[in-house]
Amino acid sequence: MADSVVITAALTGPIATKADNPNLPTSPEEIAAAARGAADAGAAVVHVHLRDGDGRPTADLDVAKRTVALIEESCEAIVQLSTGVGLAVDYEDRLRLVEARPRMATLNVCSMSFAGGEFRNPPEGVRRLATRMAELGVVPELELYDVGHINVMMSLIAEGLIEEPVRCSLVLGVEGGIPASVPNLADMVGRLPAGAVWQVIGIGRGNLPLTAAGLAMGGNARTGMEDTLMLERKVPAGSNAELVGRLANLAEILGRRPASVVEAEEQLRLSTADSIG
Ligand code: KMH
Ligand code: ZN
Repeated sequence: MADSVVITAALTGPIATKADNPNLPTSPEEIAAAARGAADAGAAVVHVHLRDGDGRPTADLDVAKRTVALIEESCEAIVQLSTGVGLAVDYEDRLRLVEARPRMATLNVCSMSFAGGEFRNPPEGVRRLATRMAELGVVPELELYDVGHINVMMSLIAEGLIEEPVRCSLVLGVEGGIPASVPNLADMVGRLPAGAVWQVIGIGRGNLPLTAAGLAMGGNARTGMEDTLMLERKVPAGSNAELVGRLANLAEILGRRPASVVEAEEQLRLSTADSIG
């Protein structure tokens, strides 16, 4: 197990609003400031969703380019743009986001029911997105919400659309995906190909326990206001940096320390040539 842990800060997500937590960053400037705070607290990767002027999820390419540029000016953290964007956003618009050329972007491999909505990731579109990411040198992080998604990832590898080692998120606790439990996490980890670089995304109440279990198993970890708005019961998070600081403390208690950006580049096999900003 690597003694350093790559911490990803998921700064905003598509669902929460400032009414849920006024500290949620939504404008490009707020997102860049949150990225810097998270990086200072120990995050090596920032996972980024975009919002329009009304605070709704958007796949607007100009907003994406501006946000990526502002983050890259404000800190060294590796920018990972979400192509999940939000359930109401058209797949073709989501796909175009990689033209903003972040160093990494998410690749959601399966359509599914998602917390009462429909999350469209059609097989042919997923293959087009993987192909375009490879052309642009944008490194994919595969989002796996259930055991069967791992089989689809294996098909994408076999088709030559995804390079190994795969970088992936094991997402537990989405309504429509695998429930958040330690046996389910262990099952998913056991099915990953050798050399896979993985992190846990624990949604809702399972967030902290599942994150701790993933750390104990040698995985990387993610936190941030996309995944939880609360620092603890009845205590809203004051910032993404606060959540990252808590995760860094937890990792240290478990004998792991936050990876620097350089260490994260090594673990995730991001060559500096991937820095195409
Ligand atoms: N929202 C999480 C359940 C993405 O943005 O592409 C998974 C996620 C995926 O962050
Ligand atoms: Zn996301």
